[in-house]
Amino acid sequence: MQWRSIVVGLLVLRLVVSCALWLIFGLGPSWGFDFPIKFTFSLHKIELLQNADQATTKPTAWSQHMYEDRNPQPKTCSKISGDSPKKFYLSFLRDARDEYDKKYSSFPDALKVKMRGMARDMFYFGYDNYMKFAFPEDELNPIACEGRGPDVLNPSNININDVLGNYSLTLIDALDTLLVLGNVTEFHRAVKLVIDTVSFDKDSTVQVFEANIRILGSLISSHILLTDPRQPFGDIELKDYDNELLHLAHDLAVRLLPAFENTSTGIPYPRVNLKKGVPPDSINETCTAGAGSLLVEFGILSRLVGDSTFEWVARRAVKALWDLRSNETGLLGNVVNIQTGQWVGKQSGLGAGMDSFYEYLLKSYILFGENEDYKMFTAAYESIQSHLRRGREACNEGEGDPPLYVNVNMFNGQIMNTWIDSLQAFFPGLQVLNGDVENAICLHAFYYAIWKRFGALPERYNWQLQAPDVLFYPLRPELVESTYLLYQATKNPFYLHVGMDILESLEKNTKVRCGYATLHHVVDKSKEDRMESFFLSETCKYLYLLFDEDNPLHKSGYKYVFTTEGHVVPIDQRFRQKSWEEQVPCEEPRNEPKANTSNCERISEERRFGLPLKSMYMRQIDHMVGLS
Ligand code: DMJ
Repeated sequence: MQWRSIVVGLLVLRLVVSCALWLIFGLGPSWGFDFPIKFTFSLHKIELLQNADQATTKPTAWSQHMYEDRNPQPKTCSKISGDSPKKFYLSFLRDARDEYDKKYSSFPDALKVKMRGMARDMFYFGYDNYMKFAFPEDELNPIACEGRGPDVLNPSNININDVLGNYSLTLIDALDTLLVLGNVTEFHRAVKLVIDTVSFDKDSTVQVFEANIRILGSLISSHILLTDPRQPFGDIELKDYDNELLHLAHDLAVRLLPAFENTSTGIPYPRVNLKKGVPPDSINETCTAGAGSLLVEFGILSRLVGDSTFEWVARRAVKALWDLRSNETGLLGNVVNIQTGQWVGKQSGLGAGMDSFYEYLLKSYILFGENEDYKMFTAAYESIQSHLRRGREACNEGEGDPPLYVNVNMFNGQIMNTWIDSLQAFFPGLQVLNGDVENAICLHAFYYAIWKRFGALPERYNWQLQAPDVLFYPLRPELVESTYLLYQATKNPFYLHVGMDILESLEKNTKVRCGYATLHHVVDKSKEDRMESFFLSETCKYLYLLFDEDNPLHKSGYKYVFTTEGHVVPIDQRFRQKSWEEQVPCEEPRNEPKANTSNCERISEERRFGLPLKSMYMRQIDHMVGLS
């Protein structure tokens, strides 16, 4: 008799454990993921695209149905009664499902306040320690409690030198997060510090893209918020502020301009030396995101200073890349030669090397209202849906695997490898902006399932092996960003739970003596002594905003766009006007192959500037546009 009870007991235990694993992790057999819950959707198109000035987001009706079980339990499912293991198992399932419903269908206000406080503390632990141990250097080494600047001993260490320019990177990148956290006093102090101490006259060779999104983007964002006549963050006017942040942004942008010189396609060089221009040994190859994600910052700067140069070079780069897309698939590759226009990297995907190219087509349209940008975005989105998206047609119904976006050859759409990267986790956020909430929910759920397994996102995840391919996690924001945007679009408490989970795992797995450290290995949780600046500018900002319903960004009635580095920019009529003349349209010469820089462009360039491009951005430009 006794042995029978032991066998039954073991059987029950086994069922309970496997059932719990299925319910909690929902990991299925194919992509390494299957939805533990069933989504039903009532799609809505966010009005942002129809009329950016009156954009609104509404909660959707699917929220009530979101947690339906994918295999609804039979109605006969009953409570534990007596000694039947089967009954016990079924009732466990039902109770667990009830638990699941209970857990995800609400999020108490008090918990929201607690999580908001935790996100705030997380930011200040990183920021205060940076100020204490690292400023004026670029980054904080959070384990050694010391600062980090460019790797001068090893100039080819681009992992460091692309980003660190010896210009107090972390302080600049964190500026507008201080404002989002409502700390006007520290924001003012930080702005003054930047004005008094930062100079770009440095012998630093940095990546144009990184300097643009982290430094230029932050400077113009803070300048705009400081001088916004509507003052949505309360009275944040800074006494005696004389547009210094804009001057700094302009100075930096002028130093980046040599990247656009001597390139036969118009696609910029990837790196410049801030003092000397493009290094003589510069490579002629750049990634698509690096060259094609400058338009938001350069466009705003142009419109602020009334000088079309910046927007013009950024647009020319986007157009040149766009013209090189495949005729067959409409896709672009990830690495291009800026002189020949040949694709060196033929991989087309949504992650590293390509991500923000797509993002900026849509965000440029939202900000500037240029139809051309939206046309490019929608065409790109269609190609992505046709060639990159694999799996079943609907997120949650039908045969086959849940949808996934893979890396393919740009010319024939064939799969090139079996990994996806963590940068791609930004894409659901972009899908939300595009009104494709159903696909956003699916892709986000896929990434969240990976996060749940490791308490972080491995840099690359192999969907075939269901295992990480590249194991580090440098505190990236992409999953939090999409979680925040999905919460804004749906108001479904599920996303608050996701945010809480992310916050808690960051706290548990990455917190060290003086800040938060890069995970070297998402499985054994070993660490590297680095805290990238985007942790403060994006990861903490989105986490805080997720739990701060009353933030002026949500309650002021004005609309904002986040740059790819998470910097806040209001959607403003000012950015929809140009103070310069429109480019004169002219015809392409007939029967001649279309050159990358056409006669048409060259003529109009000279017409508009009266100067060849080369001499147009001498330092005196400051004088020309009235900044000095
Ligand atoms: C950030 O610098 C930006 O979000 C960029 O677009 C991609 N990489 C990092 C964060 O992962």
